[in-house]
Amino acid sequence: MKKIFLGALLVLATASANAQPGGGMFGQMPQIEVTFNEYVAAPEGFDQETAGIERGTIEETEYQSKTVGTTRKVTVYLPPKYDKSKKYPVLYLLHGIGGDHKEWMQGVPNIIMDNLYAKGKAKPMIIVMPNGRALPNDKAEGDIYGAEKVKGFEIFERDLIDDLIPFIQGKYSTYTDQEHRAIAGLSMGGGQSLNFGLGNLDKFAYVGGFSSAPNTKQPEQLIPDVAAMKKANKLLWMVCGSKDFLMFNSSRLKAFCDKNDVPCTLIQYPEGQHDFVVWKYGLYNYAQLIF
Ligand code: FER
Repeated sequence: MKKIFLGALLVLATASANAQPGGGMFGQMPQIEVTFNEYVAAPEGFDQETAGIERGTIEETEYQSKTVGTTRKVTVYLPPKYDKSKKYPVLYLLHGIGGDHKEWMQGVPNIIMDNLYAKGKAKPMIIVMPNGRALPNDKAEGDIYGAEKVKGFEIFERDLIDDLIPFIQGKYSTYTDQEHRAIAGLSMGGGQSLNFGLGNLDKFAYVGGFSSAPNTKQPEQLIPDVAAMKKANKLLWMVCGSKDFLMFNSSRLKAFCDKNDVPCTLIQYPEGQHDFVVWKYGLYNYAQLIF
């Protein structure tokens, strides 16, 4: 366990926040102490293709969104030996501000999961990687940090719950209860996962945030009812790089959870930046803890 004094990061965080939209909230950063959970490195080769093991499959499909009024693309990873006569839990895995339904492929989730399955380290699950910018033009083009594009990440809560989840449950052989549904994401997708996962405790039992962005709501908004949270949520797991200016979003929630006796993990990735080194590590660990 390592302790850092968040106040020491204030100057750094404020400097970065001033340059970016939505960063003003850094200014009110309280001087709080946060305790990180232990960092254990992922084993060598966890993200490298292994010869001779069973492989899952990646496919791209489309669903009708009543929320957006368009047909939307989504990437799906089916585990090795996916069998329609069985039922699978589902992980919704969300991308960042510059990404779309293909961004997570940079983090080779299929290779990470195939390796975990070869070692018996994860439960067979379906991983759904949607486009989290719920707008008629959902491409990461133009002013991606602008209010209009960022709004799409908020609207996505309805697209996810009302359109995508029912579609996935209709097309694939899945469980449909809260205990068999997880959500996690990187950066903007991390903020979405915390907002939507904790905001819909009846829908998601497992919640993960990797390098979560300033779209992350305040802890008091995320967890207005500590007792309800403790009862329904089975995992709140976060990671963020020690060199990432966005650490504050995760630290603030971790400090709130510790103060209120809510189980919560936050790992500080040593020398970690805002990149797929941290996000692959996040998926590798989070995937072993769910279902
Ligand atoms: C911000 C800084 C970073 C912000 C969003 C991000 C909406 C997202 C980064 C990412 O998804 O990689 O001020 O405001």
